[in-house]
Amino acid sequence: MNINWYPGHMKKTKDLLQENIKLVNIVIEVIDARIPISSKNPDFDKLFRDKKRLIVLNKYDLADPNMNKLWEDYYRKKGWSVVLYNSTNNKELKKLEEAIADASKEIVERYKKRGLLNKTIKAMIVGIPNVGKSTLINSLCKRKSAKTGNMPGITKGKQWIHLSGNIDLLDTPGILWPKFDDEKGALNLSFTGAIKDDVLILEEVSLKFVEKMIELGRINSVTEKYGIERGDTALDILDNIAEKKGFFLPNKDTDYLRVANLLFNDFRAGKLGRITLESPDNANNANKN
Ligand SMILES: Nc1nc2c(ncn2[C@@H]2O[C@H](COP(=O)(O)OP(=O)(O)OP(=O)(O)O)[C@@H](O)[C@H]2O)c(=O)[nH]1
Ligand SMILES: [Mg+2]
Repeated sequence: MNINWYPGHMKKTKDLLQENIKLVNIVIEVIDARIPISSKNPDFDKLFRDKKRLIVLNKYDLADPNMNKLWEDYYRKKGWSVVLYNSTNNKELKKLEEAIADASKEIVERYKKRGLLNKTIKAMIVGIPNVGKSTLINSLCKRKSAKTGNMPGITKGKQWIHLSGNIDLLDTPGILWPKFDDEKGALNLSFTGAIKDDVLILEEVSLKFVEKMIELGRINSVTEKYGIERGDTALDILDNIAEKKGFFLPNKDTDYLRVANLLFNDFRAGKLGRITLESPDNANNANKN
């Protein structure tokens, strides 16, 4: 499958990111809890080598609870600050603010030793498209100042926002495109909506999605949701959904695009249940190679 989706403005964004890094002392890296490997650009590790970092496993409300724990442990064991977060739920705000304050502790101590008692901590949000950066900034600001939307790449502009405590947040999130070595990563990004649907052949991707659900042992989530038989193959699942829903073209061919849209809308909204596509075992294996 050929995915051609690298936008021309990415170099400009990386340059801007590199400039903005100089202005902050803590970096809040947002990743998607359903795909912690594919939604993390390894370039960030190089770019932010010298900065304190907080990993936000965002959209954890859509991810498998057991896997969330494993991922949280995975980062803790690496000695990183980490928090599971749902940007769409304002009740969780305190948890994030505490995590930022906790991650800033060492910096505050260092300032204190130098007699700088009220110096503000400067923070910046970074992440690949669609992980929820704008939604998270909005939730921190408690007001709708940053645009949000389900399409990757809609954020532009720049200013500081004062948060509770002594923390200033850069209004502009740093965006980097995801990097992946194999089709698996690209597909996981497609399933979650991090790669724009219009550059994909959605019918093919939906077949891969069904195969992935079978591989994860979660195909029941699909069959139960649509009240269909499992059949023998991944294609049977798509056919059975079409049959059940009456998704046919005027010439009576199966409307696989409509099936794909239904599947992805439901998966991305969590209507197939809480599903995590990547486990820390995969990350460990990737590191060994
Ligand atoms: N369920 C759930 N949905 C979320 C969460 N955070 C963000 N979303 C949704 O994910 C979609 C993308 O969120 P954005 O905040 O626009 O993502 P972004 O990282 O700013 O994306 P770009 O601006 O394209 O880089 C939106 O539909 C949000 O409502 C979360 O924690 N849980
Ligand atoms: Mg945004």
